[in-house]
Amino acid sequence: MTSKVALITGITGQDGSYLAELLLEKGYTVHGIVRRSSTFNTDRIDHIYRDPHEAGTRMFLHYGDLTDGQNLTNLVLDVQPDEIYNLGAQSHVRVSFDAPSYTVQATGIGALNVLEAARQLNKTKPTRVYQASSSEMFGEVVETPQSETTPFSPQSPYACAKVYAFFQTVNYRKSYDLFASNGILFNHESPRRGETFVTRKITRAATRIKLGLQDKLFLGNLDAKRDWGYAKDYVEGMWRMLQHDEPDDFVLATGETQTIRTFLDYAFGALDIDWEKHVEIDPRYFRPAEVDLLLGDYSKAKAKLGWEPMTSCRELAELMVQSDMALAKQEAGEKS
Ligand code: NDP
Ligand code: GDR
Repeated sequence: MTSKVALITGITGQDGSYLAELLLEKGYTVHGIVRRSSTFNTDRIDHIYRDPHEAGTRMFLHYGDLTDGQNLTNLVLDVQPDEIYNLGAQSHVRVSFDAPSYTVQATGIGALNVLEAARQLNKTKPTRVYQASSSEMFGEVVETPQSETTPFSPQSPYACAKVYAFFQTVNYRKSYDLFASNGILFNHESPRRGETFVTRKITRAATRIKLGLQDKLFLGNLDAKRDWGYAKDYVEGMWRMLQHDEPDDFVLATGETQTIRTFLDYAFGALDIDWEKHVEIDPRYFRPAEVDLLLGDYSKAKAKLGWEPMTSCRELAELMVQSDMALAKQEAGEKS
């Protein structure tokens, strides 16, 4: 068991919640930044939260926002983390076209604020930073599979902000000798995935359709291809990046790619439903620019970190369907 201290931005998100679980299991004291909201936004971490007045509590939450650099620096200097995981972001690609300036503030400048806070701490205590970079940075298809050496060609305000954050991370590593690593993660999903991302939208709808709670599912482009892995496997990779002997940039992916249609086959197929009878196209979900094909080469992470994905896309779809079926049954019970 370790006595290390970690700080996680985005702890209330999909990845933040799995990473917090992993670090607590390893003995870390975990500090997380949450945004003040008029309704509770801590659903994904409520099961691991303990009252800070209880003896032995190892998880602490602090109010903050990535757009508030002063707040981040104060928190980092206060908490003195050995490791900082910057997972917070406006992470929805379609939404980034509607709110480009905010997305750049939270996802781009937010990362710079984290790096700057880490630089201040690093003057007196060594700290390590993980930056949640994204396969969306590859954008327009230049080569496949995509690896750490593939040039970026971002196709959305979100992806542009992530490219900015990626290079600031490299810049802080080179300029200030800060241990700062980029994880270039391909899409990863789970039962905790936000319900407006396509996989979760599909598994929620398939299970609700099965129980007669809805009939139609409206989607956008069904031909895009994504390399989908399981979030729980990927947070292990994040942690390994910060345990490595030197800072570096790593792709985490499965090395397989599927269309949205194939994911529909897996999810609806698990419930013996023909998705073509229920899915309709709504152009509202098309994007001004699309990323057509993502397929990752994770051989560097495998060689240097011993990391490998453990869950296939079909297994992922099935485990999400299973979890959403329990939710749908609960909903059906409430309605009857
Ligand atoms: P989520 O959207 O589930 O979580 C995002 C988190 O960021 C939430 O905790 C959210 O808080 C927080 N957040 C948003 N804006 C701010 C802000 N201004 N200040 C502080 N916190 C903020 O994302 P994921 O867990 O899926 O992804 C984690 C990170 O990894 C993100 O940076 C994402 O861009 C990146 N990424 C994700 C991939 C994926 O496939 N999941 C792939 C590659 C990269 P709240 O709960 O209050 O909204
Ligand atoms: P993505 O994930 O944009 O890859 O970003 P998302 O699930 O939103 O889209 C994947 C693909 O599905 C198509 N699609 C739809 N998408 C949504 N959300 N809703 C729909 O109705 C729909 N219909 C079709 C999209 O056009 C797209 O091609 C995710 C996020 O987690 C980012 O933060 C992360 O960086 C990348 O993955 C890697």
